[in-house]
Amino acid sequence: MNQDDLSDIQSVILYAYKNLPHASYLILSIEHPDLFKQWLSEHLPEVTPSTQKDTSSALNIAFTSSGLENLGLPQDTHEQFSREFKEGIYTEKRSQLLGDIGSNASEHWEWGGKARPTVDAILLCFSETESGLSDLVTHLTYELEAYTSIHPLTTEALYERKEHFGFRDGVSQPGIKGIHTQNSDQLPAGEFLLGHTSAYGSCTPAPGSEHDKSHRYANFGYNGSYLVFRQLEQDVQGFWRYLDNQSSEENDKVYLAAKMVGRWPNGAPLELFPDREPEHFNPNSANSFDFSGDTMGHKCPMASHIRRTNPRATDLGLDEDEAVRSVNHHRILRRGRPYGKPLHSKLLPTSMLKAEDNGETRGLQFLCFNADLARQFEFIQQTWVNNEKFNGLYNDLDPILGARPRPSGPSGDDFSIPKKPIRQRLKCVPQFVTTRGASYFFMPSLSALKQLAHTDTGI
Ligand code: N7H
Repeated sequence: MNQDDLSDIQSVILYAYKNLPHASYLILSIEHPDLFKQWLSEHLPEVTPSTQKDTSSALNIAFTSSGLENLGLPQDTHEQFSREFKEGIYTEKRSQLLGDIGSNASEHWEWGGKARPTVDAILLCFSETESGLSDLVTHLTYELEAYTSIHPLTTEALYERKEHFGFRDGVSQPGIKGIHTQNSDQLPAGEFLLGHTSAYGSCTPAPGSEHDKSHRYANFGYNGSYLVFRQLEQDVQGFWRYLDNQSSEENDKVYLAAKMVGRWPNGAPLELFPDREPEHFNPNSANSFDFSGDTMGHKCPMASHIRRTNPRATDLGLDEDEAVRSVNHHRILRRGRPYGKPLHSKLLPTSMLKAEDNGETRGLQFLCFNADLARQFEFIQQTWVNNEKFNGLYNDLDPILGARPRPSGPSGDDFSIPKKPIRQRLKCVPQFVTTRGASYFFMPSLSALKQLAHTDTGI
């Protein structure tokens, strides 16, 4: 990865913009593609590259498969995108495997899905201040509304970078070799960027890489990444009410919730602090564990959210090194942010339980980047999150994310906490998270944006 690549890659792929706590996402349906291309060509310098670090605001842009077609990407380039991307997130088969069924089904979504205006693109807007974000969004909306229909999505920065259930988020994140050099958990760039070498040692397919250099869309996919966007509503009171009902003197609600997540509310891992939440812990040790000393899940249950979404060195009975290698083929770069007002400003469980629910909704705008939708995001969601038989379990889905009730087979509504002499089993776990909108996008490099913005009138 050289400097030219860094100035070509859109910044949000590589950096989470922790210094820009305010964000909004504009979902676009493009009604006049030529006018949109003209807008894009004029605003290319405002799209934030990875070399631009100390900015007070940032703008990134990505497109759906239909958006790329709508903007005139020719068939010979478009067909080289992956099947999952071209089909989109809500085909019948994909909805089944992702758990977008029942109350999660696309016909109930607020955006995306068949019955809505087609989603073509997304603008990701970030700012240091609330007023800066409002200026950016107002300006973009004013410019674009004449030729696109816009569905704005908000975010809400919560206390101590937590999410709505009250747990610290963004603690574990893989780094990219040669870029995130401080991160001890680094993967090859091709796991997240098209056209680079992946963990298999081969080049991740990039549309346009086989075109002749003179082709207008030569190397179109290089330095781009697939973006998964899911608006996930959280039933915060439902979560804490259920745990409150299940709690006892020995196992209070926070202990049970931590067992479900795999970390304590402050982000401390159960693997290192199995009995209680430490008041202080060294954030550098937040990922110094691999579950290898806890094969039975006595510290961190197999069924917990973090153990399912990254089983580290304990995957399916493989030896440790092989397990890590195998698990590392299914990693994602998460860029999610909460939305909606919190039930309590400091997200304290007892206060959230007592808070008056005024009907406002809240949740997570889940975003992640990966180079292979099937092998990374979809694998995690299908084979780990929504699998009752994950790693020797029988009837446990991911306690946080699982889609219940199941249409067939086991109901998946148990949560098993391994213990000596016998395990504790929580029954009838309700669904706490519901999909409210979703789409697959492709975030092109800056050079590909230029190719896309080019119009026949020479702009
Ligand atoms: Fe998850 N939560 O609050 O319980 N997640 N997540 N997630 N998640 C993580 O390590 C949460 C969702 C992953 O490497 C933490 O940042 C909620 C989806 C992965 O150790 C917490 C929602 C997918 C990891 C949460 C949600 C994932 C992870 C611990 C939805 C992918 C890292 C803090 C509303 C399909 C695992 C941290 C590792 C961690 C929560 C969604 C995946 C607290 C509430 C859809 C890979």
